[in-house]
Amino acid sequence: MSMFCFQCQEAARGTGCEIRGVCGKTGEVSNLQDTLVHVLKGLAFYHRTAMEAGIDDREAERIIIEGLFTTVTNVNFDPDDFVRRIQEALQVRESLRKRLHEAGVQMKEPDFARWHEGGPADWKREGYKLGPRRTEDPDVRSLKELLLYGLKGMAAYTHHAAVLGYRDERIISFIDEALIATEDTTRSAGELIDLVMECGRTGVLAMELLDKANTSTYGNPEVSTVNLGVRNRPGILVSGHDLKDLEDLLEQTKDAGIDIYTHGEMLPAHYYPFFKKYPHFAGNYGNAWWKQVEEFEAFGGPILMTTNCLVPPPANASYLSRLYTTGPVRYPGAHHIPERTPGARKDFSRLIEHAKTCPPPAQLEEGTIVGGFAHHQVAAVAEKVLEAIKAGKITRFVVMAGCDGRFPSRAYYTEFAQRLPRDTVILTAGCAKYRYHKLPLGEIDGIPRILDAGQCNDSYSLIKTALTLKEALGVASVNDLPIVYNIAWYEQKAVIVLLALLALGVKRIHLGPTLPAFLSEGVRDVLIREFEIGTIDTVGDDLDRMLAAAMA
Ligand code: FSO
Ligand code: SF4
Repeated sequence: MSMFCFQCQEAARGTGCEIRGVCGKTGEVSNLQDTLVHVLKGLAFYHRTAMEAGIDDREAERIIIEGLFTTVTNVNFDPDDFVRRIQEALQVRESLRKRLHEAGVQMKEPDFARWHEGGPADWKREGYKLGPRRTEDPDVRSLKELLLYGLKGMAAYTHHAAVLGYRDERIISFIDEALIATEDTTRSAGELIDLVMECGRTGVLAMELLDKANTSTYGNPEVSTVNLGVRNRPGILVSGHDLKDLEDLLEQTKDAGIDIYTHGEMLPAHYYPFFKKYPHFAGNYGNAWWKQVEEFEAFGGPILMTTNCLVPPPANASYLSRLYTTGPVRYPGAHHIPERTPGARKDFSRLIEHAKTCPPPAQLEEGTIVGGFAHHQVAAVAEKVLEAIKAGKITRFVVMAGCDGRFPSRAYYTEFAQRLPRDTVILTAGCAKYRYHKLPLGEIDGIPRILDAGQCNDSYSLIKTALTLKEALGVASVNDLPIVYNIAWYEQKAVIVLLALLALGVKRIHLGPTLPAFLSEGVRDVLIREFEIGTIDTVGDDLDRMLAAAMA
């Protein structure tokens, strides 16, 4: 074995990638990721000890959060960047340790916290020895990895909020505690299950914090019509989830004679009032992340990846020279835009000058789509929705949030949406929507049959929508609502969204297209028994059984 990774839905053979990732991640990068995560656990030990002693080390905090985020699927493919991050984490860990000793703080330092073996060549070759397979008991391994992947997703949301100046110490403390727990060999499976639930509860806090950061900075998303066509000037295509990067780029391209388009998960930026003031914010180009190879090729201008999902450009792709990364994203050979200096905007001048030399984008499609049904907007139409429910015009809601992915089996979600009865409304968030949001599903009394709340983190809005309905319909539990959950997952942000839903007591979630490879039989049984988690089957069978289980 030269690597092992089973953190995403596309894990090879449904068990794990062992030679090279299906995502394109090399064995070397996978091993470096395992090494980095291991070093972060040690850093978390000293960071937590420091926090308890009243020492606030924001540099260590940044390294832990960004380090976890950068190991999420499709974020960072650059071995040199991982080596740099490991070395930086080791260095900061040692200086924090020294500071604690000098301050006379008593601590029992565990072996994992002192780990420092070999150098870059060894980490690239043998990092997997620090990874999941180190834990022998399949259930304990499964729970530790479920916890770690939840933390990775949480770190991504925490990072986005931090960029906008928002922080919640409870989230930081939990991340430290849980990272340390994954190295504690005395923890029983039962104790780990409790921590996984705590991870879900903290995930709600992280989504809430990011929602507050986004809406306080950019206003409450509102129902918006987004153009799908192109204009006749050069453009820059922005993908990922980082709204601050988009803001900085829009500011710097005012009057530059170019247009800005969104791709993939950046689409919901069009729903925020703040971004509407830019006349050169032209529309959305293309589809979900996995279609980027052909779509980035066709775009013709520079592409800015602010987060995942980045697909490694194939050898014959011309767009590598037009590919720019920033934040936690890296790809060897792509241009990287460095962090902003305090108080200044991120400097996108290279990218902008590049755009001016490019032709206008090739048109992929035309028309418009509608979105922007985050919780504030849903609350505004709640009365109308309730009337439609009472009149029997809406009988059920189907939450189809989550991620899209390459597997052809995901055509299931298009067909499922198409075949839903006309009195059902889809609530969506995340890139999963690209499987059906351009379908002409129509409206019910002026309410669109697909209500898109936004990015995957805006699943928080779906939770709030469910709670609004619970209040309005006067039912005792969210599980008594006429809501079906048919969620598609792909990477670790979907893991924290799932854990958040479970922690809120939501039951009968159907998860597809396949269950995670990192769930052992034992853990799967617990999820089925405690939360009635289900899988998906054929569209016909699923429509029958899911809809029968939820009637208004
Ligand atoms: Fe999708 Fe990728 Fe947003 Fe994920 S673009 S798959 S869950 O990174 O974050 O929904
Ligand atoms: Fe495989 Fe997914 Fe890991 Fe990539 S992230 S190596 S596809 S399991």
